[in-house]
Amino acid sequence: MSKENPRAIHLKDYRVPPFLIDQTELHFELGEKATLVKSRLQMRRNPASGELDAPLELDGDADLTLRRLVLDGKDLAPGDYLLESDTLRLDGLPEQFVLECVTLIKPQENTSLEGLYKSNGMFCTQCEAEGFRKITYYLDRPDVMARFTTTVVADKDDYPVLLSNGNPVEEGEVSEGRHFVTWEDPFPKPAYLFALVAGNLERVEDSFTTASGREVALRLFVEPQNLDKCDHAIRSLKKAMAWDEEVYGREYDLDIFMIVAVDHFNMGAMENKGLNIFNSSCVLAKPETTTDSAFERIESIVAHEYFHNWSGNRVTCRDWFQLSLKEGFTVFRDAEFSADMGSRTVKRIEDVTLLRTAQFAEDGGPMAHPVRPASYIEISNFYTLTVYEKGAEVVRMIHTLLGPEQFRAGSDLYFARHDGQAVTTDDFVAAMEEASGVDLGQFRRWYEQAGTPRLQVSDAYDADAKRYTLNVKQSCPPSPGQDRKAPFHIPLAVGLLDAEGRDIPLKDGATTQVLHLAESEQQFHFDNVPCKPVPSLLRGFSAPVKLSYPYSRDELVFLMSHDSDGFNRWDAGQQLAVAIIEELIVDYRAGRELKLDQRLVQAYRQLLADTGLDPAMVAKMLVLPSESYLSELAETVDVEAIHRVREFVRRTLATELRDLLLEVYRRNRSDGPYTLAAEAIARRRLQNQSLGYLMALEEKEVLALAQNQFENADNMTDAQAALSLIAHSGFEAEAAAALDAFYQRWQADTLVVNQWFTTQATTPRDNALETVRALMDHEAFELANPNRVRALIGAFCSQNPVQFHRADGEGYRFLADRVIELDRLNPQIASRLLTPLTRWRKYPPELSAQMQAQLQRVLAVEELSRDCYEVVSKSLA
Ligand code: B3K
Ligand code: ZN
Repeated sequence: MSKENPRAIHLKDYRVPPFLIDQTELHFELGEKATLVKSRLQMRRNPASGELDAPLELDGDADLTLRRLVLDGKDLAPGDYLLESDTLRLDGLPEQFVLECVTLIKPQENTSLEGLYKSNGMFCTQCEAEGFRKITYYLDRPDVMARFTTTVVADKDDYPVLLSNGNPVEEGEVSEGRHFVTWEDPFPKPAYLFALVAGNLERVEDSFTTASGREVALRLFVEPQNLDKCDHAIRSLKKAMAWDEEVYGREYDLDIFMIVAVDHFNMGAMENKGLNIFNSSCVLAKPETTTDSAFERIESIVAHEYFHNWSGNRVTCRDWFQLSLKEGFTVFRDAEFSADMGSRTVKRIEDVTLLRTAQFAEDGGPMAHPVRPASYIEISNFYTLTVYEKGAEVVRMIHTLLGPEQFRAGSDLYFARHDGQAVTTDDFVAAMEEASGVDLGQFRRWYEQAGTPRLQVSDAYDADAKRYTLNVKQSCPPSPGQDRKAPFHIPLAVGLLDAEGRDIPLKDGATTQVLHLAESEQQFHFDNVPCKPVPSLLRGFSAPVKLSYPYSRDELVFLMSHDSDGFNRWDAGQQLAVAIIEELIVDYRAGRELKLDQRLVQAYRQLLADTGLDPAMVAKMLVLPSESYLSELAETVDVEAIHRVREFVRRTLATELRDLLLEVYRRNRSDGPYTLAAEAIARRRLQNQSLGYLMALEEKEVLALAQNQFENADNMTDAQAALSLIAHSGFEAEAAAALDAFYQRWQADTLVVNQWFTTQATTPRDNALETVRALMDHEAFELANPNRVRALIGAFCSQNPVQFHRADGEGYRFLADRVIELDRLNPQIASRLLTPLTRWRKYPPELSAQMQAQLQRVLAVEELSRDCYEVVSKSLA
């Protein structure tokens, strides 16, 4: 950084805004060179503010050109206000007034994809968190809520569709082939929920009748070539609308709900009031081009954004420290929705896998922060797994502590009490507490303390007294700015299994009991326990903690086949595999011959052979712990050893179970037409899991199976699975041919081309980096498109650990170069890409020194963005 280092903003400095905006009228003249934005704000001093003669400080941006400023009808001269690069200040203002402001902006030059910008010829916006200030001078903070009226004027041929929030109230023609539409949003909202879209779009229309009988028009706007990819999103939306009515009693409140798909988007989607804007990858789908996982993801994101209409829009955040108020709660809501739409256990396994690999790593890294952070330099850096995923776990724990009925009473109270307000996580917890009578005093620490708590569990059985005792110690490692942690209130769900694997009845005959941990060490007694049990701990992953208990491998095998808790059955398998792999890593490093524990082979054999098991569960249980999870668990990461050992385990399992795997492959091979039924998805997963193991054998015969699947698949799930297996195999010529054929077939489909980039970026071959470098020159690559950047650069750096961490440090240099390049275009994306480098403390000295050196290079860049400055400086601190 050349200038002064950016300063942090602290929660403790929060003050209510000295001014409020009652009405915001916006007028956009969209143009090919520039866009003129006129705003008319009805403002008044905030009676709740103690600062009676405070100046008005509007947020702005260096790229805004101020054309005119009018106060109560009088033009102001430059001496009447103070204009700085990102603020506009006015002194001596009356009690209430009307401020009109004209700014000129250049959306076509806006590569940050924040504010108003262009994507494939259409205008669109992204305002959360602080993008609105790139459109006009404004009080760009979530606790300033206004009613918006927006008029959009543009060329009619190029932009026949003109959209904004709320309902259209007027439209017409103006001169020179231009037209306009005026939109009115009756619900007061903060500027971050503002949206505008103008483009040549087609639409798919449907409708939904709410529980109270109101008809809502549903419209999905897409580029013409995507009209055949809309059904799934519309179906998902209708399911989400019905679910929110049924489970939370929440109805939709406007007459129209619109979704627009755009190709250039920094994240997944955005919940703008009545006008959600989606990354096309998170909304468009059809079987030939979209994998099962993507279908599922789309359903959950469509639901997530829809659910924000209540948890986020009707009740919003007071300030950005409260981000998890809307995000944690909404992720919890969408997770429950997905659980209700498909398999609850499978959904839980997927969420916990993400949490334990990526969120735990964040919680143990230099950017660790509480669910409600106490400070930030750039808020865009805090749209994190901690705020989202751990935030959702915190809400889930409240749900566990209160039970479903009381939780619903709490959410009803929260929505009723705070409708139309901007509030805090504490207001949320208070509503839950009041409605239920459950004391959440100590529980609030989950919002304040960072880091993943550790639970150390030991036990004892007194055969004479028939008494079983669990001893639980909790601790939490230090995190930046928090050396010592006070004990958390942790719901620990446990069950006890007898020698036959049956649940032993606990209190009130229940088979699972929730223990309340509140101290650093506690004992829990269970009476009338007939024999020494095997404990099933943290059932359903009842708290986001790392639990250790000295299970023997035989006990884990036993839990794998007997635990009545599906999640723990899966987790026992994971723990067994982790224990075996970790031991093999020690052998590998010592140069000893590797031998696989037969218990794992036997456990997998059982899973494959038992046709009575749920295929969805079997498919999940066959997945070995990922390299990133194994890295997260390691004190110091030996990338190479983790990779080699995991491959050894895969190959050995494949060798020993070859015939069974072939049988499972054939048995689950899709016949008949593609369907999205849960059963069909599970079978495809099982089929592709089996093929994955078999390909580790490097046999021509198996290659032929994969090639056959690749060539004949009628759906992308099977085609993509076969493609990546072939592409990552030792059969180089066949790999090149498959990749080539795939591109030839799908080059016109931008979303499929993303997958094609990722498949190559994640190759374990030693020329991976060279391949990635070459692909950056490919006709389809575009640095200004975040989906492309994530598909190629992001995938290489975060999903290809062996190649990214190559010993010569070239992977690190490559990433630093890209970050420096991207920081000038799109700081949010640049900053996100940095994550793998920030974890340098986990790597052996020869690697970590090179990682640090690259971070230093980034830090030395002149005019580095706040986004990258924060991440790099915190990770080097
Ligand atoms: N609320 C948006 C995320 C906005 C990110 C801004 N940098 C999407 C979501 O969580 O639903
Ligand atoms: Zn969200």
